[in-house]
Amino acid sequence: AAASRGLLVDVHTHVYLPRYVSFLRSRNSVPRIFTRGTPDGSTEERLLILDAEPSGGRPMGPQYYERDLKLKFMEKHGIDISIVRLVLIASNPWLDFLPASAAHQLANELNDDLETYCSTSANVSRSPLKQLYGFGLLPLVPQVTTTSLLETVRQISALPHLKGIIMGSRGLGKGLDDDALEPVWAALEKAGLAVFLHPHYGVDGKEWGDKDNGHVLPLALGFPFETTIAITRLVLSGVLDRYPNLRILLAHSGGALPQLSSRLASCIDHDPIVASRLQHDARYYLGKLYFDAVAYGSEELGFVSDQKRLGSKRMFFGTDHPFFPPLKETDKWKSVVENLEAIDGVYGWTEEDKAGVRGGNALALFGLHNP
Ligand code: 5CU
Repeated sequence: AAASRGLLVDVHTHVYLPRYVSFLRSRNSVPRIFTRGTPDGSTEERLLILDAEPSGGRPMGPQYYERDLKLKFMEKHGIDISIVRLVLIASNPWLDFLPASAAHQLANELNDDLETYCSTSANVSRSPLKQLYGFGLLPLVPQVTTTSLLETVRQISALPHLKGIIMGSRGLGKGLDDDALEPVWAALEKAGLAVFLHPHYGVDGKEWGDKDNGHVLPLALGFPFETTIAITRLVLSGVLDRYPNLRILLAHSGGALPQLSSRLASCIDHDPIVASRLQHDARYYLGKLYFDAVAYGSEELGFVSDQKRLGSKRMFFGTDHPFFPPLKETDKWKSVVENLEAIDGVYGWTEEDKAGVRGGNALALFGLHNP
C-alpha cells in the first residue's frame, strides 16, 4: 500500500528522551516536570516550561517518551518514516538554562541516546517500513565555546540516524544574527546537516490584553511570530549569502514570513545600511528556505508554495506529535487528519506535488532511501 500511495514522512514530531525526562523530574525550577493531585483523587505529571505558563503547564505522559507509543501512532496514521525532533522542553530542546559545560555534556549524551532510539527502532517495529531519524542537539547556551559547538557538530555528523540539528530562536542568547554563530553555520553547511528552526518562547499570552486564553495565543500566534523574527534576523545578517547551501527548515510553515516578505523587501529597500548587507531582494531568500506543512489549511499551504521561487518541493508533511492530541477517544488524531486533508486540498498542486509534500521531498532533502 505504501508503494502505491507514496511514503508518508513526518518531519515535525517530538520526543522527550528518558534521560531528559528524568533530569526535568529532578528540577525544582522551570523547566521541570512535577506531579500534582487531580480532582478524582489520583495524580498526574505536568510539564512546566516557563514560569508564567497558564494552567500549571501541560499534562505529561508516556506518549512524550515511550518509543513504542510513537511507533503505534505512526502505524495508526500510516506514517512510514519520522524525523524525530529531540525534545527537551515541551517540544523545545533548549539547554539554555544550563551552564555551558553541563549543556555540552547533556547535548552529547542526548545525541547518542537519540541515535540509539532511532537506530534500534527496526527491532521493535512491527512493520519493516517504519524508520526513525532525528535532529541532534547543540549546546546553544551563552558562554559556550566555539570548540564545544564544533565538536558537537562533528559528533552529530558521525551519527548515521541524525540528519540535522534543531535550533531555537535565541541562538547563543543573542539571536540568529549573532556573529558568534558564523563558525556553526559554516560547519553545518560543510557537514550537510539541515537546521530545523523551532520556536520555544512564543509571545507572552498577556501581550496587548489581559484576558486569559490558555495556550491559544502563545501557541497559535506567538510560536509562529517568534520563528518569523528569528529567521528574518538571520536573513538580514546575510547568513544565506555567505552560506548558500545551508538548509533551514522552518516550523509551522514559516510563520508569517511568506505573508510579510514583500513588506520586508520594501522596508529593506528604504534602509540603505541593512540593504547594503544583502546580495538579493528579500523575497529571494524565501526561496532558499524549507517549510513544514503544519498549517492545518489548504489555502495557507497553497499561499506558501505560491511565493516567489518556492513551489511545493520545499514543503513537508508534519504532525507535531505528541502535541495536539484528541480530547476524546478517536481512531485518528484530528490534527494529523487535518494536515493530510490540507495537503490533499491545495488548489493547483498535482498528485505528484502532493506525494512530494507527503514524503518524497523529505527523502530528497534528508538523503533518505525509500524503504
Ligand atoms: O506546535 C508545536 O510545535 C508545539 C510545541 O512545540 N510545543 C507545545 O507545547 N505545543 C505545540
